[in-house]
This record gives sequence, structure tokens and C-alpha cells, in this order.
Amino acid sequence: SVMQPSFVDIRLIEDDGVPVQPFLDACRALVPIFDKLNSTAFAPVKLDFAGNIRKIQQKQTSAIAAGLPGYVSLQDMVLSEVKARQHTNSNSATVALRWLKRGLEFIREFLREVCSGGPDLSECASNAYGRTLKNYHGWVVRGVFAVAVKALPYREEFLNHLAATEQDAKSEGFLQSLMSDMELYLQHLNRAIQVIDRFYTTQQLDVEEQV
Ligand code: EIS
Repeated sequence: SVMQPSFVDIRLIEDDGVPVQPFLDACRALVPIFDKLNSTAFAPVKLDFAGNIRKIQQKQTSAIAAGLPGYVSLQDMVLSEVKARQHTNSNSATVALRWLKRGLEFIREFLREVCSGGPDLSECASNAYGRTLKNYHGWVVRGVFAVAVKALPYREEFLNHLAATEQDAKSEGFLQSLMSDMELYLQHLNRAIQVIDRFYTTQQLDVEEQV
């Protein structure tokens, strides 16, 4: 099968460092899935998620363009901002990664719901939302999610979209192999999230806020 860059490919470096490029590539591979949902309802959500990725990528790309070696890990990048007291700036990688992590937490919970057989994707998404992003949203953004969630396709249609090719979706045992791929994917996604989450907690970079 044609493998997309994935969290499964991420090899943590020393001190649980999350390597920047493999992480961003794995996040970016999630973006086209938004288009296969309902593109209009998910447009603002997709823009925000893609914006976080772009912000962090930009930071890495400019470092390299300036002749520097680039950040070896996400933690390195964030710590350099902390050291320069730039980490609270609204355009910092620290803020972008904090929101990206929250988006990934939602995606993890959503996929867990789907994997455990939730037949109704809207319900899967609402449950996942309640456990994750909802805490950070005020009533306007909660309203946007409530609308988007209703526009989700049927389970079967969504799962077929996750196939590498249309042929794959029609092949014998597709659902079974998709589910086991998804379990593996979730383990690795979860590990990346946990490492980043612990780092933000330890560094006291996780803030209570609502947008
Ligand atoms: C963060 O967004 C940015 O991500 C971050 C930085 O700018 C920071 C500054 O505080 O804010 O507000 C965002 C939040 N992100 C915070 C929410 C976006 C969702 C869309 C909201 C649209 C509002 C439209 C209002 C329209 C009102 C109209 C009124 C007309 C009169 C079922 C599948 C769903 C998948 C979801 C997966 C990921 C979701 C990620 C959401 C993250 C979030 O909550 S920075 O940007 O640092 O990169 O610059």
C-alpha cells in the first residue's frame, strides 16, 4: 500500500525528543482527510489545524535558511522560545504546538470512538469533543463544532475514505486490516501526544484558556 507519512514512523530521539520534520509530516498527512468530510463545514477547523502546522514549519524553515542546523526536536524549538521569552507571543511555535496538540487529542479520541465501533460518527465526534477541545472553547466556537459534527458522513463512507486506494476499500478484509492499522496508528499518535503533553505540563506551558 502507499504509506503516508505517519506517527508510526516517528523515532523519538534523546530525552523523548520529538523530531520536528517527521512530526510535521505526520500531522500534514491528516489534512486531506478534512476535505473528504464535508469541506464547507470543516473549512475553518481545517484552516486552523493547517495553520498550526505551517507556523511550526516556518520556524524550522527559517532557522535552516539562516544557516542554523534547525531544531532537533519540538522541545528544543519551544525551549529556545522560552529562553528568549517569546513563548507567550501569539505567533510563537509554543502557542501553535499547544493548539496542534489539542487538535490531535481530539483526533485521537475520535478515532478511538470509531475503532470501538461507534456506528454514529456525529456521536463519536461529540464524545471526543466533550473530552478534549470543548474545554478550550467558548459558546461561539462550540456552536461551530456542533454544526460541523452534524455534517459528518456515515461511518462506512468515512472508513472507505481512509483506504489508500479505491481498490483497497473494495478488497476482501479491508475493514479488518483498516482497524488493525488504526490501532497501531493510535498507539503511536498517543505516544507523541503524551510526550508533548508531559513536556508542556513540566514546563508549565499548558494554560487554561477559552477562545
Ligand atoms: C488558536 O486557535 C490558533 O490555532 C493559534 C493561535 O492563533 C491561537 C491564538 O489564541 O488560537 O479558535 C480556534 C482555536 N483552535 C484556537 C478554533 C477554530 C475552529 C473554528 C472556529 C471557527 C469560528 C468561526 C466563527 C464564525 C462566527 C461567525 C459570526 C458571523 C456573524 C470532526 C472532525 C474535526 C477535526 C478537528 C481537528 C482539529 C481541530 C483544531 C481546533 C483547534 C482550536 O480549537 S497559531 O494559531 O498559533 O498557529 O498561529
